[in-house]
Amino acid sequence: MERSLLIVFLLVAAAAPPPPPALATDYTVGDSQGWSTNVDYGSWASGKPFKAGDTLEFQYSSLHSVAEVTKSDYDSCSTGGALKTYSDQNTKIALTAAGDRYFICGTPGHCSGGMKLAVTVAASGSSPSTPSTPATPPTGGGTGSSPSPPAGTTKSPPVGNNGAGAGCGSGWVRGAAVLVGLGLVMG
Ligand SMILES: [Cu+2]
Repeated sequence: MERSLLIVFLLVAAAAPPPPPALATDYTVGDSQGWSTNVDYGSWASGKPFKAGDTLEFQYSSLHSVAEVTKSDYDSCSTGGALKTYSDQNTKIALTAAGDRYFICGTPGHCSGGMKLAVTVAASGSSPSTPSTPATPPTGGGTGSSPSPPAGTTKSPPVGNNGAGAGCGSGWVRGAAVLVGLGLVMG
């Protein structure tokens, strides 16, 4: 009875999809288009489950920059009160906490042309779309069904015998291991 329950559990564990990754995600803003003009960052960001611990990576040419701004400056495309400004063309910004973050390009005309990004960061680990699942050990890869090798085979042959008699010695060791294994089975 217990054994059949265990087998059922193993089957269920093997068939269940892998748990959602709890690791931080590194988002390249705009994906292959990077941080540039003529990209709709509203649609790029929509549906992405930004969470605390993730990273935004802005990749752009020297024509652009990244300014993190307040919501009102985001709405008005003003960099006058920018919280931080970056121009290193490969800017990684850590989303350290839940909340809204606003980024615009500092080049005149670019923000009003659509080069602006707003993201809503959720608290780490509180993804609303995925129910909380109990932590399962990573045994789903099929390793659970394969028998572990007998303990005797991992024994290394005696060192210091690496000369002429090595082959004979290892054969003797193998024979001894077989004998020991037989003794275990019989006993
Ligand atoms: Cu720009």
